[in-house]
Amino acid sequence: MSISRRQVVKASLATGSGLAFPSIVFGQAQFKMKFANIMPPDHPVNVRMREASATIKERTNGQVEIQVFPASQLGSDADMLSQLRSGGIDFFMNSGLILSSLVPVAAINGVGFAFPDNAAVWKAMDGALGKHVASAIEKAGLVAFDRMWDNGFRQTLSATKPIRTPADLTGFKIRVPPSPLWTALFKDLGASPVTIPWGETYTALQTKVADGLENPLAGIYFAKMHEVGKFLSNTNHMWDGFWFVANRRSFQALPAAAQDIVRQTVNAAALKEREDVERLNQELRTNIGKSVEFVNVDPAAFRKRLQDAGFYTEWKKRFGEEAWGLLESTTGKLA
Ligand code: X2X
Repeated sequence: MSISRRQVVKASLATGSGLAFPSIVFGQAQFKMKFANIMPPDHPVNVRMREASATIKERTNGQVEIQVFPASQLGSDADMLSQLRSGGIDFFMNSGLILSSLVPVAAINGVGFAFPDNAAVWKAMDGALGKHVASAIEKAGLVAFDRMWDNGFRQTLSATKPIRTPADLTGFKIRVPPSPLWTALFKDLGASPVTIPWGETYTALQTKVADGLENPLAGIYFAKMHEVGKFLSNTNHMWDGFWFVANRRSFQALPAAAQDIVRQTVNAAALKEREDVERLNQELRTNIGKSVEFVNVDPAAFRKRLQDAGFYTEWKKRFGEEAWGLLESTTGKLA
């Protein structure tokens, strides 16, 4: 949005009918905003955000229009984070672990084998731990919406051999997203992690640059990764979710009433998305495509391997006592 248009909007609001959203002045939305992410268009993240965008347009009388750009159309997570910071895009959603390149503590929900289930996740992330992370995101200059979106518990997909025990991971080239915590976790498990953006992961498996990947089942399914994998191990090694963030300048350029509408609508969409994803992650456990064989593992053996490698002591040091204490207040003692 250009400055001059913003001034016109302010002027029209000041002299207008007294309504927060006078009828359309230019025959189009006055605030055309961009929301981008890496997930495929049919993943609940984008289904629910398209719905939210329609609701926001309606509730603001057509003044605020959020365009949804899915599937890395505007670049990788790293590209989009810098576009968000410069104002090239207005809203963005990414894994806390990837956001940790800017806000280190945002990776904390990804500590290996920390949360037992979704109930524990939401208790922490809708509670004190989530607030702690959100305030760190705000300190980094972004607006953080308080409801995280679900990605889910992550599983391990192999294109070569079944992964049953930590020993099977030795030398296994596993694709991980760009994030020190992800790399450390798989190094400590004895694997050989390779960092690749999500948008290039399908090809990486096809061309054997990677032997496998790890992702929630819904993520695997909508990106069709099961087409290039053979064995799915239910490692449940971490819970991953998305922070919905905004460029502060663009968000604050919205009239206060519009900011409220956007926040409420997006947060409500997050709650619906959580239900969708939880259901999908359950359903896909028995049926993700005929060519994939499910492999049962004992996650405790993987967790023990991390403990022995000093993973928990190291990451407790990195996150600091306060954040770690908030995590352990939900998960119980980890280190
Ligand atoms: O694996 C990724 O890159 C991530 C975190 O974005 C997804 O879960 C798709």
